[in-house]
Amino acid sequence: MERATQTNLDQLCINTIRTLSMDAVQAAKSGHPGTPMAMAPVAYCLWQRFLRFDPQDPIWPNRDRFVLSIGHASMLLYSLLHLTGVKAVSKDYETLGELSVPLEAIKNFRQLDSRCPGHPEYRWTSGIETTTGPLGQGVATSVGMALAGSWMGAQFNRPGFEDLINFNVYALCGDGCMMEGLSGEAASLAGHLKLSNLCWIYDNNRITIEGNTAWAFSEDVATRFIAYGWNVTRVGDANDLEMLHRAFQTFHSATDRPTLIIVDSHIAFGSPNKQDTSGAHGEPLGEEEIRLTKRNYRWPEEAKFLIPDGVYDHFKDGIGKRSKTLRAAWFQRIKEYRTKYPDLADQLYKMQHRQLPAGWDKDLPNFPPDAKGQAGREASGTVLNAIAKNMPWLMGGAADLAPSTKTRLTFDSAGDFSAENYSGRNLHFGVREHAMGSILNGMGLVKVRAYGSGFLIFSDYARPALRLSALMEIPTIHIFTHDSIGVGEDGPTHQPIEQLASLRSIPGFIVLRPADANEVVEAWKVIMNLHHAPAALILTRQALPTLDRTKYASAEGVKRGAYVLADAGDGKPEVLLLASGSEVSLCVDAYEQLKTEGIKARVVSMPSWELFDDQGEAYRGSVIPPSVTARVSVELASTFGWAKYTGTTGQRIGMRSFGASAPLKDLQKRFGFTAAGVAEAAKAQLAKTR
Ligand SMILES: Cc1ncc(C[n+]2csc(CCOP(=O)(O)OP(=O)(O)O)c2C)c(N)n1
Repeated sequence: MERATQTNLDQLCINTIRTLSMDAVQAAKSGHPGTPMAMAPVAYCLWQRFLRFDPQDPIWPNRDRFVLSIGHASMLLYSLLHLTGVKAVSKDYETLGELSVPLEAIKNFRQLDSRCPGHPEYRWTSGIETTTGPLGQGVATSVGMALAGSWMGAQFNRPGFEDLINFNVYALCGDGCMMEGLSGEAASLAGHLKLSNLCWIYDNNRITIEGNTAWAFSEDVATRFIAYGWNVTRVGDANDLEMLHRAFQTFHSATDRPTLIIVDSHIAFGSPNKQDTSGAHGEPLGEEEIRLTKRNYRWPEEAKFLIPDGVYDHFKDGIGKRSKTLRAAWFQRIKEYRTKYPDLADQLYKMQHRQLPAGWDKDLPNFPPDAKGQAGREASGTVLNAIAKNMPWLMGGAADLAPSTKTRLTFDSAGDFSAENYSGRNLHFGVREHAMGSILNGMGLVKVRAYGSGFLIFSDYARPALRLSALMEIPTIHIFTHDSIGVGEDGPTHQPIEQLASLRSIPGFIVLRPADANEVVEAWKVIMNLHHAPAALILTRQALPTLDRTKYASAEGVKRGAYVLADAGDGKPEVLLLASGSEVSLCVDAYEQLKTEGIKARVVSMPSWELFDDQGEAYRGSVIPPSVTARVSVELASTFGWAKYTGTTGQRIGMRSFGASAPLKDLQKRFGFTAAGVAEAAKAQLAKTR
């Protein structure tokens, strides 16, 4: 190959990204070659010339974030991670000597245990900032990153250190992301909040899986984004590095709104028979087409996974050198910052390492017994405020329901996050549950501890984001109130039935449904100590009695997921009453009634199946003894899954319809949720097993 000039070196690097992507997809016999081929110059220009990302330290806190929202184009990102020499980082935040993506991993693209899975996965491959693949998620998550960055700037930047936190967030998206409603929700909020640290790059190639976007997508995206309050700029040719360069400069100079760069491109650029066709979208080009394309690129036709001389060095001299200097300067600054602002520096460190500040729990309340009690949401509001006061980077809000979910931080310094005040800790997501879920993930990825809230019924609107929080193993906090037909008069549209079972079925997702105010305190303790798992806190709208813990067991049992709350005098129950949340006190009433009749019952409070299932067999057996087969479960929700604890012979009192619109008392009667009903069921169980 001829000796490369500067421009040739650019082209050489771009074509290396292209050919690596083509070869990897071909070797895997599956994947998406076309978009990495088209977007290679865009990603190259951004990474090589602008991105403040040190491959030697891919977790440097003030690094720019790059999000590949078109996750199917994963080979684009893997090629960059490899060519720029990004280092692997351990779970304990140590940078390891080895490459995050060695060439071997690219050769094993999409194979078992390869660092290059089909779509980019956070926590699996260092340098991947978020898991992407479900279209729209990446861009929406990027809004959370930018929002968290703006908050961090307001929190940590101080006189003499005005630019300590000033990272930018770039997200590369396509037609699919633009069509998903999620991106609209997220862009609307980002525009409203004037997040000028956010740049989306839209690959306007007019091709999706079914063919040309003309089948289903004809709106003027530029106008839409202008209406959202974005700065919109265009690049007419994805291969034009200078125009791309200018577009990124335009982004840098826009200080009052986010930027959308619309880039016209040709999918599978350079492929003589597949360029501009959906054939280049989801399948390999084929050996012959690869040869023809490489010929077009003036590339050795038979070479596979070729990285020509000079490519690694060129990236080292570009993004490598530039970012190394920036990173070193930043760490020098943080040293000075630590001497001037030790408390803030300590906060930043703890936050970045997902540690809790000393004294975070010092104001946690202890609720006295109270027959009238209070709603779960009410207790949670008190607890959340008690914690947030002592943990500056705990922040969040609601999808326009804070007065109902009780998630507002009410202490003086909390403030409201807005375009005019990035230091506020009360977020207003608007009626955008899905975007809220993704934004929480983005915030969590930047290591802010974020919570969002809404009605449990609307968790369905956010489900793809909830699922991703579990897949990414990030400790986002999802607060869901109005957790059952207990919402009463609002009726079936607002009465969650299958939502609990569905959340419990997400692997690695911790669901907590506390039974009274003191269980709420314990549930929050569990949540705050989670580092790699998201949690859903499920709370009632209606008041629940605060149980007398001198009479019944301590709420500390919450941390084990389930515990014996009330027992037979001799510890040898004949029948088990299993329940979560609002139905626990119902079981306690039934238990007292059964006691007067000489029936030995045990009440097991089961706020979290996931935590309970993680306990050893001995503990599980001590709470639900295998020998006691007379069992009744009670939950104001679908009975789906309860057979795991009741066995097939137990009785499951739950919901088998969508509920109805009526006062709660009437609903409880109609659907069989009364202490007398539970006691009857217990007796029927005993009659069966005796
Ligand atoms: C939520 C979601 N729906 C469907 C898919 C399946 N899918 C993957 S890529 C794609 C088409 C995307 O088109 P575009 O964004 O234009 O990407 P390009 O064809 O340019 O690579 C679809 C429908 C997905 N990944 N996520």
